[in-house]
Amino acid sequence: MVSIPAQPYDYELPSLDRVALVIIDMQRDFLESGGFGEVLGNEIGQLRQIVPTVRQILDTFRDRGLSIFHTLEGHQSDLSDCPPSKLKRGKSQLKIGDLGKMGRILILGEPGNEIIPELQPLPNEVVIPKPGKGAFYQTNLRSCLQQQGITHLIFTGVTTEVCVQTTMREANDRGYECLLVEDATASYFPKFKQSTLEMIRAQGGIVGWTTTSNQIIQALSLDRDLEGKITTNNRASV
Ligand code: C5J
Repeated sequence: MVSIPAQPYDYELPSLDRVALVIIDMQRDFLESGGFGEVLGNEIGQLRQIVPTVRQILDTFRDRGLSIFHTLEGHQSDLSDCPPSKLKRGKSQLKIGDLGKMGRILILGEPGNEIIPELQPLPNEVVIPKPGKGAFYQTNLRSCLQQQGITHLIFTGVTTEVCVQTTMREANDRGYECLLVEDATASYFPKFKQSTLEMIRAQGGIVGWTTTSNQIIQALSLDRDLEGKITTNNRASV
């Protein structure tokens, strides 16, 4: 059992093989100039600030050999999975599927739809392309989690109040124990991020828990020390 100090109370991990890190939509479309986020009129600087922290958590999970999932918001090139309401929404000059600075906007396989270089997935990590804001909608995320016996999800990524929150709510309704890393998630609107953190952990953790990257990294390292001692003791007694 690993206990992570969190709000509204400690988050308990029964076993490390039940937990996965979920990195939501850290793709060029949202974090680089000329992508969907900027086209919608947003300032991308807010989002870029979390990249080193997400990387630290990713490295901790990689180091421990734990499960890692990346998601990507994007559509088929014929837009058959993009509802007309999503396509029409907004008054920007460029829309989903139009040619932007990084290829066609929010289309799977285009350069802008790649995960940013700092967080490129390794071959053993699962990448879930998704047409919606939530990562459970029209994807195989749930079956992948079930196959691996995952019950606990630790969330990072962007944007806090859109794809991160939508996915956490979907996961919560499906019975997953969800923890959001406060300094590893970002919004183009800082006050929306703050409100989302408060909403998630209100009412005794109605959607889940929130904590900081330091608490997670420390908790996973403490567990490693513990395992190290157990191994040493076992060896000593053989
Ligand atoms: C948005 C996302 N904001 N990943 N997508 O359209 O949050």
